[in-house]
Amino acid sequence: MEALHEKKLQFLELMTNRLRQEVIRIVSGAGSGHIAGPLDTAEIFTSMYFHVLQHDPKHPHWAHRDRMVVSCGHYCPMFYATLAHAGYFKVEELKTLRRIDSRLQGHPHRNALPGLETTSGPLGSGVSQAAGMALAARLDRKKCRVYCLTSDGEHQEGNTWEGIMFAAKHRLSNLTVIVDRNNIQIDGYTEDIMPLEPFRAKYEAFGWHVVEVNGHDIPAFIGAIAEAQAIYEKPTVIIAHTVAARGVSFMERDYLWHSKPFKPGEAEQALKELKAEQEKIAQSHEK
Ligand SMILES: Cc1ncc(C[n+]2csc(CCOP(=O)(O)OP(=O)(O)O)c2C)c(N)n1
Ligand SMILES: [Mg+2]
Repeated sequence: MEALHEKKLQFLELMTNRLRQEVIRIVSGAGSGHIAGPLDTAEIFTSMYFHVLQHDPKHPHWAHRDRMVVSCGHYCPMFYATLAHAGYFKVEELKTLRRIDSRLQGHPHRNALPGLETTSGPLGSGVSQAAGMALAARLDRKKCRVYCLTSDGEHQEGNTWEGIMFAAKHRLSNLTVIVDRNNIQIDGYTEDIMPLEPFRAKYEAFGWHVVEVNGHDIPAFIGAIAEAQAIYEKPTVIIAHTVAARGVSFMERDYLWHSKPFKPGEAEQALKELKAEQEKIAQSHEK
């Protein structure tokens, strides 16, 4: 992985802001869709697609590409926005989100769109799918790495822990799981619905290397990925602590923004805040 220079960091920070604005525009345009998780993973998606992954948007089936499995399919407004800006398809197409006959459905369909490794929406399958891909890559002697983005809510499902056990048994050091630890799920806070803590200790007990990081700190997140790449005897999980719906003050930390339609004026207000942040990012790198 190349070093993270100042200019590149500014590019990445501006990209997170652009993608957040895109999410607000396309979800409000569609009239429904998921908001909080997509907004709070802007730094994760940007770091992965614009710095970490070995991939080629013009050749999405390149055999030696790194695999990025997005297990939490409802995060697709951010996923689609990232893929479009990375060059997998035209940015124009984002406007079709959730329209009948669109390739951009409310949950991703692998055969419909380039850049998708799996079909997702039913939660809790991605870690197992990624573990299978990591084992297959090793058997095929491919140098590629497998990454899986999964939500905290998905850790309330048994299949996730089966994948975690399987990866530890096979010492899949080519697998990195990234957890969006935003503390919310569809109808409440994770610790009220079905507590996950002590979350780190659970992964450690299952034989994984664990890194905890502020999921909005791009250099720290990329540093965590570098650490995962250096661990050779076990799989790594990066627990990325995020603020649900990060970037829009009246949405942050409120589980109701998991998914709810915008009231008149709310999308405009959100975009106003994000544009102000865009200015700040641009200025902060001028000093
Ligand atoms: C197997 C399965 N069960 C239930 C759902 C319904 N569902 C959609 S999103 C969601 C919340 C899951 O929590 P998390 O992924 O942490 O969501 P966040 O609010 O952080 O976006 C649920 C239960 C689903 N998509 N799949
Ligand atoms: Mg969550």
